[in-house]
Amino acid sequence: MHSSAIHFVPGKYHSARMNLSRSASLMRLHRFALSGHCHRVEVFLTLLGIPFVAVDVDLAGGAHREPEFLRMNPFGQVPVLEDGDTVVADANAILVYLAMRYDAGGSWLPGTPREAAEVQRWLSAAASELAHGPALARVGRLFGGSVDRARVELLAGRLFGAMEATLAERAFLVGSAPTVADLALYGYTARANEGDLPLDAYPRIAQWLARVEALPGFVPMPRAA
Ligand SMILES: N[C@@H](CCC(=O)N[C@@H](CS)C(=O)NCC(=O)O)C(=O)O
Repeated sequence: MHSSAIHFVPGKYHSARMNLSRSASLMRLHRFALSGHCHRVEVFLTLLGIPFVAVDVDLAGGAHREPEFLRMNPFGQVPVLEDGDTVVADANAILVYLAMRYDAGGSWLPGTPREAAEVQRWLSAAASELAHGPALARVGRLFGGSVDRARVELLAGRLFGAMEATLAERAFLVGSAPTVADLALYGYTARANEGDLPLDAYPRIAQWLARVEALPGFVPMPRAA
């Protein structure tokens, strides 16, 4: 039903050990490998240098509807992170948790009112336009099911237009340095072509994807085929 693997981050052992000393055991990330929601958490863990155990949840087999899983997340969705006795569900919530607990520099979740508001604005876009636009288009192409094509294209166009305009002014979505907002938007944008939503009209988004991919510790989101 579940399979698991330990992920270590080459060259990042010092910070990893420091982080580990705060937890009794390795964190466990319950995930589905092709999910962009899960990728944003995985990539943040590797960027922070935190080793973790990846627990693959058998969505097709209904493992996320089992009582044991629903105790961790009553919504029955991955990702879920177990950090000792702390259980956090929801991709964006996990990003916030990891930033506040493990990012000593505080740059991933900046605290000025303007920056904090902008991060939240992009997290909201990740949970709305991105989830119901590019992510849904991809799910439809990869796993079938009915998708309102006009609707996903409308949402994708709005989102990518807003991102392109923002990235004309700055290197990352909130400023000159990456934040959790960039990680939340990255995966499903990078794989938008898998939902037949090409990024050809958005050169600044393409440059931004490359900047995210160049971050030390970055791990790619798996391709569907
Ligand atoms: N709001 C949730 C959405 C996560 C989500 O949609 N997860 C999908 C996989 S990408 C899932 O678990 N789907 C199973 C289901 O909803 O039954 C989050 O951000 O974590």
